[in-house]
Amino acid sequence: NAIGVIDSGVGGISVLKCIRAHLLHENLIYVADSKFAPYGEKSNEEITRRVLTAFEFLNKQDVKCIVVACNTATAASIQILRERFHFPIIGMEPAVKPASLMSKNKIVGILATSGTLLSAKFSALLEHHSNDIHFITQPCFGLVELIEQGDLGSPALIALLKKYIDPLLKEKIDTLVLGCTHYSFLKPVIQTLIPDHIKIVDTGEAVASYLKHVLIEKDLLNQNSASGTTHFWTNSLDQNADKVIAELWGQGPESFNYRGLWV
Ligand code: DGN
Repeated sequence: NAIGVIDSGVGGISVLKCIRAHLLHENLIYVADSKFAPYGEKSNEEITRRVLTAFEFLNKQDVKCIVVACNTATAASIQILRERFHFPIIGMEPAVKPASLMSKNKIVGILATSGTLLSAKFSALLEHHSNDIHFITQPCFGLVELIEQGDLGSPALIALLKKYIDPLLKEKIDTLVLGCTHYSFLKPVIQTLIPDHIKIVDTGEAVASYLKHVLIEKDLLNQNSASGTTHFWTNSLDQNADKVIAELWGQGPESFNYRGLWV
């Protein structure tokens, strides 16, 4: 049985890559809800309905656990999911705590979707750390849409990113949290827009190592020594969807299987 990984679209592939690096023998099934991306400005009810659809699809395929590789979906629906499904469910959360520990000047910038930034879950997280840290949050409208098309550095994307990052630089942040799994693919271009001393933090690595820990603890680790398989499902109507997935996955055609429309 496999590990399911879901996202509103292709962003969670950044997390999937970390999971594969930590868990070579696990079978991974990725489900992109690209037809309904972005989630950033949808209501909690709508997001929860979409995420439940993806969960039911995966549940029919004998998964042993699911990673919600989307900060927005986690904030909107993780509680309901945990009530309904009784396998381990691992969510995302902007890396506020690691960033707080890393920051020397105690000024931290956070890029995420408006859905994540406005959620009760995120407010509680920030509040917990705002005693000694000054946080500056920035919703990034339009970025997910570009990344969904495979754009990781066009002039239009760079202009948009600059618009979001420049105000954070003016505030003298020394740490930048990428609070949306899509944005991890922009690390190389973000690096060109910020001074070297600013550290970029995201959550994929931490989630992958936590997942491994959960599998070991619950005795769910695959004991088979063969390489794990990777399957991608999307509902994108874009003709280039398979190419975008292949490019973001970045590991050659023999390393995955593209399954096309799931719903
Ligand atoms: N990748 C998602 C996240 O981490 O928040 C959300 C993207 C979106 O659909 N807006």
